[in-house]
Amino acid sequence: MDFGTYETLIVEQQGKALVVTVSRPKAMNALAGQVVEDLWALTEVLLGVGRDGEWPVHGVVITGAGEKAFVAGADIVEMQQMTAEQGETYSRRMQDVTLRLEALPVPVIAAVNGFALGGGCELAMACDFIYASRNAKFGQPEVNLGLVPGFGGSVRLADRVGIGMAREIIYTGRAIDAEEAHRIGLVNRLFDDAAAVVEGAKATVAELATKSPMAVSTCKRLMNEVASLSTAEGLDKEASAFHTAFETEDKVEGVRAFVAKERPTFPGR
Ligand code: CO8
Repeated sequence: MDFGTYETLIVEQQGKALVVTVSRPKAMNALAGQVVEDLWALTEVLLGVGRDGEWPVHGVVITGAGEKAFVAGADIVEMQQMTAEQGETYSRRMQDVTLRLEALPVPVIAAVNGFALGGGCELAMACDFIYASRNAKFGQPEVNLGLVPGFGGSVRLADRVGIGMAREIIYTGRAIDAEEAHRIGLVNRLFDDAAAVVEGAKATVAELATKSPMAVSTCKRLMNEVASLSTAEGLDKEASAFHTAFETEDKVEGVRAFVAKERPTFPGR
């Protein structure tokens, strides 16, 4: 599969993972309009993974170039010249990118190395799991700029850490270090440094590659769908997803292999 080339993203297939590095080191990898458009174009390609049983990658790892920053937010220099209408367009476009990341057929892991502030924290929270190096710093510092979260923070932060903690983080704009982010559930796993966090994320993708791609993909879709539903509505979605899984070739192979005491070879259909 050709994943394309991009002005502000380095996109490399490494084993079973697609490693995507946001690369604007002079501006702490801030999400300039070009980065948003590049992410939009890349997600367009990635939405096709799994079509016709083709799984060139089993997960996407998003990280930032250098050791200082994952992504230090929206581009503040660009925002200085924007009208309110342009600001809203920018917000909606990047929100659509985050929805696409959630809609991808494979899990996405944020490998956070350094600052993940504002739009950077929001990009990480649109990923399925967040892994971080010990120098990572998270936060929604928009109030320091007279702004509010614009790329999903007001919704997704509460999903991760609970409404009380999310309110405090957003109203105060304070930075949260890696240890605290781990303790409050924003970060799944901590690693010693930037290289280790990417390797850790790749190792998880390698593990995911041994599972049924159809089942993992359906689990991802299901968990996003049920997040905002009542228990009864969520259970209904789950039963439908269970039905869908029963119709896959992966289910036939997975159950067959278990009964035969063999390792499954999933067709990915
Ligand atoms: N945008 C543009 N440039 C940036 C950004 C940014 N977000 N962050 C850092 N830079 C640039 C600096 O201007 C500086 O450039 P130069 O060398 O040309 O002066 C360079 O990166 C290095 O930065 P610092 O010298 O400040 O490095 P420090 O190590 O001293 O500090 C920090 C690092 C703490 C990350 C600091 O740069 C900082 O506070 N950055 C801003 C963080 C921030 O406020 N982020 C939130 C932005 S708002 C947002 O994301 C809202 C999202 C929704 C928007 C909705 C659409 C309108």
